[in-house]
Amino acid sequence: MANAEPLDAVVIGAGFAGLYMVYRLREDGFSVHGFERGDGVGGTWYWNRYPGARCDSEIMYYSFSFLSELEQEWPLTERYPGQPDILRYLEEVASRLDLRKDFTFGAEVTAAEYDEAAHLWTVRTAQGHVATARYVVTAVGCLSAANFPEFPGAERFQGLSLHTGNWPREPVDFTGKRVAVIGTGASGIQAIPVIAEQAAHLTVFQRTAQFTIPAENGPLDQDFVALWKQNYPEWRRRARHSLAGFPYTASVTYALEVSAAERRAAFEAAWGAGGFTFLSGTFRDLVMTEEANATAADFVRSKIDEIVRDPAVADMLKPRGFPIGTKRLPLDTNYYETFNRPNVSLVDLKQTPVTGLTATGITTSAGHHEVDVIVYATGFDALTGPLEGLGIRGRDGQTLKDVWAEGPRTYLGVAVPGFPNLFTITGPGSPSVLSNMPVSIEQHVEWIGDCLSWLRAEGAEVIEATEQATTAWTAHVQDVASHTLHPKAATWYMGANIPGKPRVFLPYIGGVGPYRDHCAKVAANGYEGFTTTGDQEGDDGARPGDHRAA
Ligand code: N01
Repeated sequence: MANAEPLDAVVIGAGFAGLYMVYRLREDGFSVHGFERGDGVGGTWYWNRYPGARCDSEIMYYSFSFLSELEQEWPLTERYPGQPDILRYLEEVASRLDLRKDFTFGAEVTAAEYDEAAHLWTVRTAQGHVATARYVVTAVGCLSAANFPEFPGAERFQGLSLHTGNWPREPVDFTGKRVAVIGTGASGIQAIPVIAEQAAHLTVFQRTAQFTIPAENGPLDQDFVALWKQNYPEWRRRARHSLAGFPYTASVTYALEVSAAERRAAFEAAWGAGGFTFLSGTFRDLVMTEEANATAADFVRSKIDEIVRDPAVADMLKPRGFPIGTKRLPLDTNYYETFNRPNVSLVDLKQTPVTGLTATGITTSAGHHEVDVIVYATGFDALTGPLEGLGIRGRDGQTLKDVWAEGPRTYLGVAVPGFPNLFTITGPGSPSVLSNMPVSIEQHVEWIGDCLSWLRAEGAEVIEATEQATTAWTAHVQDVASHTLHPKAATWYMGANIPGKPRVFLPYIGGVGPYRDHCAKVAANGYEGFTTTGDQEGDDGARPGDHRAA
């Protein structure tokens, strides 16, 4: 497409965020168009089709809250929705809201340039589409730029190479194959048990052993579902005002306040129940103090000893050297149990690093592993990667990469000074990846939608975060993180998984509820921390009475 008249907005991405943003702006009377690099809707759930891919948020609250009919009709069968179920859900949303007509699919945005004189963005795709728009809203997800480590000789490998975050649309059959999985984060931990059931042999290449908690997935009791559906508005309300977008109450007990036996009983109960409540529902300080954290970490290590039969393998699987919960806690189905299978072996890359790839497999310092397929479960250039990859140029042609050389600077995770009229849904500096994503996405979409309606009502056409408000917010994001154990670990939350990436804490850990309240206050105070300019010709400076940083 190439639009004759500038649009009000271009939205980039057609996952949860892009679908809702386009719908919301369309409903509010804005002209809006979406570009999506995939051939269909789904975002994360379009790309992450690897075996075992499943959401770690329970199905009851991993959905939109504004579709009350669909909410009642959509079947809630399993505790955690699998990737095909979530993709079907988003396809249903797109159909019901007739959203596909407002998107161009197979259109990868590679440039978005701001024209300061015209106050317009020009967005271009690799496929040749061009659109001009007043506003650009990125809805590209936090974990959508795949990280492919550069192993020497990688191009020589003659077998099949796959990345969990960029999986083919057709299912991959591992039957009879010798498979390598590199990486043991949440994706690898979901994929490994499923691939092990199919493959002739699976070799897991582990650089850092991970703590993981049983998901305890299974069919949902339909009486429970009926009760949940009756109370949906209340569950949604609780999720919005919680710490992480989950409708459950966090523990108020400190780990060291209780006896060792009581602690063990609490951990056992949470382990048996499965899910994230292992951290948040047991004790309040597990990710706050090293002493409390060690009690949970020791418990998980003791479980590994119970489950894994070969003591040497159990020892390799035990995470050490970082606090539990500082790497995103995966939920698993039979992860540790998988290492009892005769067709699974584990390679510890800390002891024997990869030295290179050959035509037929992977070489470590200890020898060569012949494989037919290499699955890279090596994660993502999180939060900043997807945004920097869009080729965004703001005032004076500066790029996000230029202005984020020392780490991302954002106001509320949703705006960047020097990039007027650009909004970043679940951007760095917002709760995003530390939360149940649909809750944070809805909050951002609604806040951005309200902001654009307010600008229209005010007769303003440019909005931009101030340097002062951005500096204060960016410092606040780091300050809150510094009261947790997170800065002590080399994780993707800290940008540590990408060579050369600045080490700062990327999301906002102040909590979904408090963050929401803060954003609402910013809006209620006339978008404090932003400047706006009017739509008179030649007017490109802020006017007296504009909405400046407090
Ligand atoms: O990626 P990761 P992921 N050589 O970065 C290893 C979300 N998610 O895709 O720890 C060898 O966590 C790396 O090792 P190390 C969730 O937020 C959600 O698994 O850096 N190994 C690590 O083991 C999650 O946190 C769900 O030493 C290398 C692994 O690869 C996020 O996505 C499901 C390496 C990468 O782990 C990312 O998870 C799945 C190298 N050069 C994921 N480079 C749901 O809820 C990296 N590794 C559905």
